[in-house]
Amino acid sequence: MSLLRLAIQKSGRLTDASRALISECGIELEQAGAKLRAPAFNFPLEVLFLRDDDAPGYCGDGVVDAAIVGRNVLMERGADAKVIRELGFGRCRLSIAVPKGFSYSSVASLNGLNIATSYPRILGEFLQRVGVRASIHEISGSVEVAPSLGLGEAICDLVSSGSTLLGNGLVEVETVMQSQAVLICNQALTAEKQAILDRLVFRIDAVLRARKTKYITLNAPDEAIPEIVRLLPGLKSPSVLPLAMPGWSSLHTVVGEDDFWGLIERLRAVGAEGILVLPIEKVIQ
Ligand code: PRT
Ligand code: ZN
Repeated sequence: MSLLRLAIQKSGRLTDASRALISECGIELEQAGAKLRAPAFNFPLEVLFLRDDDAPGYCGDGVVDAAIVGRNVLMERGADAKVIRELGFGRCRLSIAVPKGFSYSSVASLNGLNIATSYPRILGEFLQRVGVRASIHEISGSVEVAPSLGLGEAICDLVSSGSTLLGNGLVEVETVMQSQAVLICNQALTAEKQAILDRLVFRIDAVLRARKTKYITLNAPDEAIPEIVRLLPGLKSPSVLPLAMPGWSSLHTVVGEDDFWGLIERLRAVGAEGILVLPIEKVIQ
């Protein structure tokens, strides 16, 4: 029987979240330890632990069938793999930053500079797109210290909170790309492997939807129910159950995380009481 080979990062920022996603899909891996690969007990999957830089190429070449990688790494490697889902973790942006005292007015201010980066390909494409002529100095790590070492007048690196830039006296001036972890696959999977991947993606979708939704229950006087129902889209329509106290009902539904607190405030304003908010484990559609 066929196995789907999925690469995840061996040890780094995406590792814990990738493992958590697999586990929330109900897939149990054999103890990985220091090994390169871990088969699953209860799903036709084998997980390979690789460096993030290697995963896109291996996936493109069919050494692995699928991988979880940062979109930034996929783009930089230029691998021939298909993005199937954005996974909502590992969010960051690739940005250009200059030393604090630099007088920056627009992207044209980058003309003639030497920009240090580990992302020469993405940066090169960006500079070409915006019509800037600058030189790219490729370095493999600690890009943020490059200007202080005289290795460039600007840098292009990943940013999430921004504290690394701040701590190195740098100011973010251009966003080159937004990134997050993505699930990618080889372009030429066998029908058998594709079927396993489809089952995996079905589970991932249920987990991702659940992460974006909450289950809420509330009590309200019967006359407030139509207005509350209007405020709550839910999956289909909320359940309304009579309470033991005459004239009151309990309402149950699922809500998204967007403007969650705004919604709670509007519900309270139209008479909702005793609002309970519960996490959802899976949303199957
Ligand atoms: O060993 P391996 O090669 O597998 O790992 P790695 O060291 O190359 O990668 P790793 O684990 O650092 O990052 C893996 C992926 O996480 C990246 O490719 C991104 O997709 C994603 N990611 C999300 C980040 C960040 N956020 C991030 N902040 N990767 C790196 N950073 C670094 C950034 O380079 C800078 O040094 O964190 C610093 C900035 O962080 P802030 O919070 O100070 O802005
Ligand atoms: Zn790496």
